[in-house]
Amino acid sequence: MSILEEISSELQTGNHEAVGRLTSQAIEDKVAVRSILDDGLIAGMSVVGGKFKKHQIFLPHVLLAARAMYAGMDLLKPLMIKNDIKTIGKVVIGSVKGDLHDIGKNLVGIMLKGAGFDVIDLGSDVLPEKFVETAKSENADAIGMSALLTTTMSGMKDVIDLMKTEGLYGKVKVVIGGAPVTKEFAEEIGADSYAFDGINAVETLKSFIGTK
Ligand code: B12
Repeated sequence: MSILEEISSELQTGNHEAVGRLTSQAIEDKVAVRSILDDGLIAGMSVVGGKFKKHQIFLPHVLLAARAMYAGMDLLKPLMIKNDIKTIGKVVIGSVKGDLHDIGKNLVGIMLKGAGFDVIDLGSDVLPEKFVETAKSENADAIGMSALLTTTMSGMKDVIDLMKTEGLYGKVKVVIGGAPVTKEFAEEIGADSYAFDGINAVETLKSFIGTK
């Protein structure tokens, strides 16, 4: 088994200590950070997601897998964020109201920081008012919203509607993401863009902010 397969496998069993140890070893062995993330951590979490969907595993197991995911991500984080980079724009991010999933949102935040954005992370279960007030007070260039549940996706529209009322819509760009979110949904609710992962989010925001 390769070290990446081992990371994936240990993540699936929720062994956070092993995931931390193996991630450190992979870093030492100079395995590319992107591979550790995609082929180790995210690959393992996809298997967990699939099993959870089929009711082969239950919530406590998913929580352990999430803790193991963070054990790896925390070690990769400093390598993904370069120091001394000029800020290219300010982005407020968060998981929408009612949504506690934050792994993907945090990854996007790390990628944005790594690309030179100033990121204000509001965490999870964020009310529309909080997104809008922060974007205003911080004079942000964009808002990035995450939703992993079909039941919380509509919260993204609530933020956009509030932006319209508060005169922010069109001035502050909106990018949305998360497993159930699509390009069509983004168009439907009036978001400027949908991005399927952190790299895509960086590219999208760079294109927006570069033309602002
Ligand atoms: C881990 C997990 C949990 C953990 C979350 C821990 C944490 N701190 O985040 C816990 C155990 C808490 C949890 C709870 C629940 N979960 Co859950 N969970 C998952 C699981 C297995 C993995 C999610 C994940 O972290 N993936 C890894 C990351 C890297 O991927 P990602 O989140 O998709 O993010 C990437 C992209 O989507 C994108 N992206 C994400 N956000 C953003 C934001 C922006 C701005 C951009 C541009 C891009 C972007 O970029 C990211 C990086 O590539 C998914 C399964 C799945 N397939 O997604 C279910 C899943 C999302 N959960 C589900 C459910 C049902 C629940 C619960 C309701 C279960 C329950 N009965 O209580 C609760 C709800 C809690 C709540 N109120 O939010 C369902 C949702 C079904 C649906 N259609 O709505 C899923 C799909 C599982 C399933 N197949 O049934 N869950």
